[in-house]
Amino acid sequence: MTTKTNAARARPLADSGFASDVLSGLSARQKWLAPKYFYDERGSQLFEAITELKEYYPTRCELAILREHKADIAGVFGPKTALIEFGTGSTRKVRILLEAAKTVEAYVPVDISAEMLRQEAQQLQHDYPRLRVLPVAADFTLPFRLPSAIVGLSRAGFFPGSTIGNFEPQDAAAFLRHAGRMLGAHATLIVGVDLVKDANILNAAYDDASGVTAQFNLNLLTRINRELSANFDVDAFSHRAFYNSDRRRIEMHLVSGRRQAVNIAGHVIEFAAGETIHTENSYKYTIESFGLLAQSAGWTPIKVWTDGLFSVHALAKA
Ligand code: AVI
Repeated sequence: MTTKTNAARARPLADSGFASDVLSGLSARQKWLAPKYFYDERGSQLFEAITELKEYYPTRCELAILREHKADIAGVFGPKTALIEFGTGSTRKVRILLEAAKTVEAYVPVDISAEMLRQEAQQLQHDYPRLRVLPVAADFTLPFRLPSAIVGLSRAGFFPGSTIGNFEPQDAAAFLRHAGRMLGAHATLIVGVDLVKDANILNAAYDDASGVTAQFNLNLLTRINRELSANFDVDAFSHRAFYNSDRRRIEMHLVSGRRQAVNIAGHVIEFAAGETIHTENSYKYTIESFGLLAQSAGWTPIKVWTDGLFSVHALAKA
């Protein structure tokens, strides 16, 4: 879902998906790496730390919107609902909805990380004994099998965190279409979406003063060193993040401080001084532009809640 159209499609050069993705991304004219690879154990911890930063407003804003409007949001679910969360890291956000959503009878968290999913599901089941908690370990961007126990329930999807912003817009539309197919007719979908705003606020959120986002970005090189027997000199790269107002996205890059060659899984990758590896895009939408994207993917926007910085959208199957 995160492949870039301008990336050279090099032949896979090594066995594992990670190795071949890294080698093909770093063989492209604009070197790039997929942001899904940020999230090893250390990367996941650093992301948690990002969500606590004073500059990183999205998590705080979304939690506040969910708390303030939980009853209204829960009001869009039908009677006897199965709530399906796409990419459940933690259950912190869905717990807010569950406090108000009395018609939700089953909760289906879907995540590729089976162990984290199991722990979160177990704790939630303990805290909500009457709810049927039915975890599915799967890549939520691909078709997966929904538990047969939800047959007969109406379906609502939940996709918080503005993760949709990390997809290229055509991939975001493809994901919304896929979610529509998974949820079926008459479904609703609640999506968290970060908004276009003053570039200073955006730049600070992705280049915080304490350097946590820089560590998060650079950790990708440490991961490649560890897992692919590479020899990146991590100190010879620096973090760069900026708002590209033409494309309405934050871009994150790793900048090579000097001309250098790096060995990765037996392949040599050369860097010019100042050359960058493009590691992430985080697209920002207006309420209107997200509504249009949703419509193009077969959804009708029915309600939106916002504090001016972040937005939570309720969509219904068109
Ligand atoms: C996970 N995702 C929504 C975050 C974002 O804001 O795009 C990832 C992130 N990258 C840097 N800071 C946070």
